[in-house]
Amino acid sequence: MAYETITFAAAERVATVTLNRPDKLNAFTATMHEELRKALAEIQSNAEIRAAVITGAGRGFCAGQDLQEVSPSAADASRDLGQRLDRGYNRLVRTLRNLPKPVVAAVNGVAAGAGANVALACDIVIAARSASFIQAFARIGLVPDSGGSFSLPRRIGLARATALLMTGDALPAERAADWGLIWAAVDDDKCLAEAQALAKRLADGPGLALGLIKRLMNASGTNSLDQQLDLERDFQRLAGMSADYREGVAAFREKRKANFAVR
Ligand code: T3D
Repeated sequence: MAYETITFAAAERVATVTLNRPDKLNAFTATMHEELRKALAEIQSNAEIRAAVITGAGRGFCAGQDLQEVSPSAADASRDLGQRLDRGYNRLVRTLRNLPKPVVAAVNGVAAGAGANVALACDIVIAARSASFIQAFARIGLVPDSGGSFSLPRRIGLARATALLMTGDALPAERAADWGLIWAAVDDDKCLAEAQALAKRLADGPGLALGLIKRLMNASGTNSLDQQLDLERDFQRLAGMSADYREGVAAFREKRKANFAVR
């Protein structure tokens, strides 16, 4: 499929989606939302694809909403940002969180506003050492969206989350890793390769179990311990009946590497 604002490539069961408006630091437009929806639908439905990487072209990951595409107005229902969120970012974040396949963000450069929070909606975030995360919303008189007010306090605590959200200060990648906001900060020239290698490992892993782990992580944000224990029991029941579990135990007993991907 030909895209205008993203590129899509698949190799070795890993899809790589690249936000591709480098002159504008890959800021989101309506077309980019539409194209991402198509790309994620392809990742969801194509059984040959078992994991995905999202990255950005050029020196940035994504600068959030394209501010040339918006037209702030005092009172105009047609410019209702809530409606825009429902149609765009909320849909995108829900799709990423509900995709039953692992998604790795390769944050190659600055990630600002919705760009930062879409990265954080991926399952694992690897960032280039020179990258930074900017909750830019308050800088332009907005509140956080795309799940930032959900994910930040849970990952780094209220004190740090509130300060980042209120000041809009840039959080460098290494500090983001130290604080537990992301998985790792790596050398700039290794960011995409490391993300793809990790995605390949996941693509070769036990797909059912990885999809269920993702659902456990989603639920752990709001579940009580009792609810989470019940969910773990239900999912373990499913995983325990899988061919992957049989293969995993057989491989352990035979002292070899499990071969999940052959099925
Ligand atoms: O409307 C809705 O749907 C509501 C939802 C909102 C969600 C949001 O994401 S709100 C937050 C929007 N994003 C921002 O406020 C960030 C704006 N960008 C910046 O603050 C800076 O660009 C950065 C801190 C990210 C990077 O700074 P720097 O100095 O490295 O780069 P730059 O020179 O500012 O940007 C390079 C080019 O990208 C430049 O274009 P030009 O002048 O060379 O033609 C700049 O205008 C463009 N650019 C950067 N961010 C955006 C953008 N163009 C459009 N929209 C952007 N968000």
